[in-house]
Amino acid sequence: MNRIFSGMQPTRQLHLGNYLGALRNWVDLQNSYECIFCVVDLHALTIDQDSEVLRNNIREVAAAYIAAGIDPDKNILFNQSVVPGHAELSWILSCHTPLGWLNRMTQFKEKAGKQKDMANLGLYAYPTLMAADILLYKATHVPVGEDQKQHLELARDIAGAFNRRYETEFFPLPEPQILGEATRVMSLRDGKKKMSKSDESEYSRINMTDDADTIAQKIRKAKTDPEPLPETVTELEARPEADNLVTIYGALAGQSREQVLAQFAGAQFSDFKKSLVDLSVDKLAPITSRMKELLGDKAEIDRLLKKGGERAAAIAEKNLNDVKDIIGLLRP
Ligand code: AQP
Repeated sequence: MNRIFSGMQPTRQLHLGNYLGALRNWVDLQNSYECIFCVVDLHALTIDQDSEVLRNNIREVAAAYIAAGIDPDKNILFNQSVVPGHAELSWILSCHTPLGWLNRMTQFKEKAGKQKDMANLGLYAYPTLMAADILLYKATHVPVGEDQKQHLELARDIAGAFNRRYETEFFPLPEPQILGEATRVMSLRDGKKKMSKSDESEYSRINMTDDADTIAQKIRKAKTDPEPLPETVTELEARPEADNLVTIYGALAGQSREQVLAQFAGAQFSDFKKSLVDLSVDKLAPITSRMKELLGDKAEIDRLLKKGGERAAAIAEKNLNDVKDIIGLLRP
């Protein structure tokens, strides 16, 4: 059976990178797979959180999933912390993960920065918790943006190591699904940095809750170069900011970069940006207004998450018990 697991952290607001790199693909995949979509709130604790803000962000991410088109009845939608098996399996897997594997993780190096000794243990262990998220449900496929590829490879390595150690094929090796035109959406201020929730500049990203005026302002201010749009994709290689805007346009319009250039080659960026604003507002506005509607009834979001959590827990408990039996933990 093919089963999908994927999640997003409720750390600040979701942005266009989260939407184009992951969420939008989930909406298509829900018709071909059994899907489990999680708000990974335990992962969010790797950065300092205000409790009230975190609670709201968890609901907001759940609302974004539903507003983007995820059906909470058809799929399992829940927040990670309601299923204790995530933390439990994470511990078990940690005991099967050599430190050397974690030391290779580039995201830890980037996020910990120069003061590595001050980074928290959770940030370091993040990839084993992510492996536990996926393996707890024996998921076979994991749709993510390109930035998560290394963590996914680690999850496969951990699953493989566990299977070899206990001479079993218990865990499937999860396949990354890096889909669509915009697998790595870049910052609007720097075409070499990925668009990220934690970037200090609000102008670096378009949030899924931005209104039309804010989107227009951010796109107008997006960094570009003085040249008009080129004729070929090869000419975009040395122009990361231009490449990023063309990629975003293509992803929103459902076109390849070649098709976008066929339409806009020779245009000035000021004109292209106007079309990009119209397209972005056109695609995002219905999602934003649906999100607002959903967030007007917090009790209903909580009800949906609770129901999803119960469905997730049933699968998790069975798999975790099997893991305990395999490794020899007594369940009297
Ligand atoms: N810029 C991006 N382009 C394409 N995909 C992206 N994703 C994130 N940024 C981009 C994908 O979105 C999913 C959820 O990401 P996450 O919430 O788990 O956190 P992240 O990957 O760490 O994203 P951020 O926005 O950069 O958060 P911060 O700044 O908090 O670290 C994943 O599938 C991810 O690949």
